[in-house]
Amino acid sequence: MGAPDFAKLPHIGEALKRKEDYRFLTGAGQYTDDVNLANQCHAVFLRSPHAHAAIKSIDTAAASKMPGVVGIFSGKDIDGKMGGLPCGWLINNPDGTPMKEPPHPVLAIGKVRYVGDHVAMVVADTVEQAKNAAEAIEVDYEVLPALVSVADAAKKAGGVTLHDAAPDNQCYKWALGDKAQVDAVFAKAAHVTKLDLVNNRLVPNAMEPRVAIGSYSRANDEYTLYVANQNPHVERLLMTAFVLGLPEHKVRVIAPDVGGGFGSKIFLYAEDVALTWAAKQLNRSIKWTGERSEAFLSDAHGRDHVSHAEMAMDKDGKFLALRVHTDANLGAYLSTFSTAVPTILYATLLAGQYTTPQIYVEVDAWFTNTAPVDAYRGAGRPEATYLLERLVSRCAWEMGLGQDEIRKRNFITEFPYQTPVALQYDTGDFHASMDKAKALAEVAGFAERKKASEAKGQLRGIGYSSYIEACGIAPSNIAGALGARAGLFECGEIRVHPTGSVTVFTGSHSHGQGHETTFAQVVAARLGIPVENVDVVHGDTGRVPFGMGTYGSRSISVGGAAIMKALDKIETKAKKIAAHLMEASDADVEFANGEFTVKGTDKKIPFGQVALTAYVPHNYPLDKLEPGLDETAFYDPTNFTFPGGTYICEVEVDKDTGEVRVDRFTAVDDFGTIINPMIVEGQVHGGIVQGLGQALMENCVYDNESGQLLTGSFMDYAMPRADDFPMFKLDTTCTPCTHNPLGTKGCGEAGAIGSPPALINAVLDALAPLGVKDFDMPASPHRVWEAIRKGSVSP
Ligand code: MCN
Repeated sequence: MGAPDFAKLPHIGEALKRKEDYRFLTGAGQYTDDVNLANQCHAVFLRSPHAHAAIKSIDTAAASKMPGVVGIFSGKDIDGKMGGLPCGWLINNPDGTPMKEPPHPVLAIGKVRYVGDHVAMVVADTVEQAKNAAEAIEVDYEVLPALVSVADAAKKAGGVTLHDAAPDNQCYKWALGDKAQVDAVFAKAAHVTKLDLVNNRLVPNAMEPRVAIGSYSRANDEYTLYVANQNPHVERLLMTAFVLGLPEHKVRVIAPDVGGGFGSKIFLYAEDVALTWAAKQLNRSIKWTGERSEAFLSDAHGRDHVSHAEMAMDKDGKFLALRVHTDANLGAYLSTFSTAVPTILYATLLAGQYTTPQIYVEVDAWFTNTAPVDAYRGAGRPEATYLLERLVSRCAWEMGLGQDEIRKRNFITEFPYQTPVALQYDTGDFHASMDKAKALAEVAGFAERKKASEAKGQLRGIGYSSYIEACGIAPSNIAGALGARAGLFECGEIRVHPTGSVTVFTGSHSHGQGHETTFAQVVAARLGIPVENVDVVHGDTGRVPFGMGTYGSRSISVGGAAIMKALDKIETKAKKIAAHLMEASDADVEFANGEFTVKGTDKKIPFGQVALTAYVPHNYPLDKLEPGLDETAFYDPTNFTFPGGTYICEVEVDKDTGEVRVDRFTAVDDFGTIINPMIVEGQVHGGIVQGLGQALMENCVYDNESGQLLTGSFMDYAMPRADDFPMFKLDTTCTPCTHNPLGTKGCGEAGAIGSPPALINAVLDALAPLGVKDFDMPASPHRVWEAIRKGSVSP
């Protein structure tokens, strides 16, 4: 079934309330911390108080004798017994040599490299006993100078070396595009606009901190790991193949209800491995519930780029070439997908919505004494969009054009469109989303509103951002050629029960995205059965055949497509059974709205009758058809999906206090076919708030000398709340994705990608009369006030 037919089915585009919400709203959700196993004890991790130090000795003698202590493990206990945590994406330097991949031990061996690094795991009967024992461990550290900022790393300041394998702390140098060609265009350009910017570091703060329970069964030599995770099969694969050297079938990973992840729960973390391994050593189930302060210290952080960008234009503001240099902070160790974020997921998005014919980008990636940095909602794409959309608005101001006008002059209008940075966009209508956004945002009334603000002594500004993003990284063979060490397909299994109800087993993982509803809508629409008759199972390697999990807004477009493929197989087989029952040829049987009919006759039978016959097959030729109606399919997409849109933000700035108030925010997105508009709106709302959070207040700060995390709690790290924002005005345009059977494009990250530059452009527009030209996120009152006083500010 193709996308246009699919979009017309019942339930598609219906704002059904979420099936899973009954469980969540009545406190019946089953999160990892709700799981308690027989013979369970508790783990606490002793973490490094230093950013960089040699471990001279660890004395656990007194701690081991403390009440309730079951076991204490440090680096020496695991050294040689397991591999290090792997990195899933290989990046090569321009000369073809591979990136530096220093060891990433599960528990520190010889050295600690960031505040929060794992020094020892203490296991005791209760959490309190484990905490007391952890305090009694004596660690003799020789404190070393710390390297913290990416700017210092790039300057090779301080003579600090984190890893012997990377003496100058550089993980890789990477480039995309033809530098000589781009330089030649710049040499002849009528105008060049330049911009230095910082994409501030963020701490992902899912509502549920990380939790895991390792357990082991001596009876059959099997391990089970319960873990708050977004991709349990990948976690199992990495843990067994790279770290523990166990046969995969001996480990079951269960990720039950998960309270948000935003990317931070797709990685293989040290705690998960240590708990699984130690469960066998101690023959106990071991639970670890991360605390919020640990999440700040040791969950992989996001962003942290320092960039210089230049756009070459002709005299009319047509983009001729883009040149970018980015220094990316990878933190102390390579986290699972970290190396792909500032390269493949970033540079390939730098064409944006524009016809810029030449693009050259180079990226230097650095190790520093900070927590590992990896994918966080958007992963590389918010960084690309922030850079490009800030630069485009600055181009507009320098060329004396409107922010809308310069975008419209440069929009891509013909599809498919091959960008100079590897991607091929299949569809889009960028003028349509710009025009719709302008109308919805009532841009025509902006001048009046500005006057009204000025009359109150306030400044008012408007900011645009026309983003595009790439979701559902694909196809596997191309991603593999670009360094991916895992496939990027998805798997779906559908079990049709004899009574015609259905259970779907998907490799996607829902941790807030509502898959139990939208995936059920897809299946109910195709089979013509009630949505209530479809249950969706995910997050368990023991029940779901395989899966790559949820990230990169891939689930409906890749996981949903796998389900569609399995449904195709079911329909083909069911038609054969129906043909037999109706004494017709297979070719004459049609299936629609839950009924099989024979072309040109009034013969019909419902789906339920065919399902029953598949399991009570007295009445069909068993030599030609097996009993049962279950099917499994793997779907490997042929391209990314490319959601895009235009966001317009209007702010009021208080000149005296620097406070920025978001007065209006308008978002028009193109997600292709929409399965459930209410869920999509929720995703966009959440994404915008996360993006505006980065732009307005969130900022992860380390002390540049000591490497201590200064923003280690909600006292110092501000999070956005509902009352910080007006109601957003949302709408959509629709150019269905051309290469997946649903026509869908991902929606889960769009808001976080498109919104930060819209806000900062609005702030700059407001501050322009005061001569402020440079400003970087976050637009907190103090920083805006400083900018007003000094004329510019950067972190
Ligand atoms: N959908 C739809 N029609 C479309 C596109 C999507 O109805 N055209 C629906 C989907 O069926 C799904 C939801 O919208 O129910 C999101 O779908 P999709 O865009 O495929 O994204 P994923 O399900 O793959 O979710 C991942 C994405 C990412 S990458 C991050 S980060 C993120 C996000 O989703 N993390 C989240 N949204 C989150 N929402 C919550 N509550 N918690 C998180 O951790």
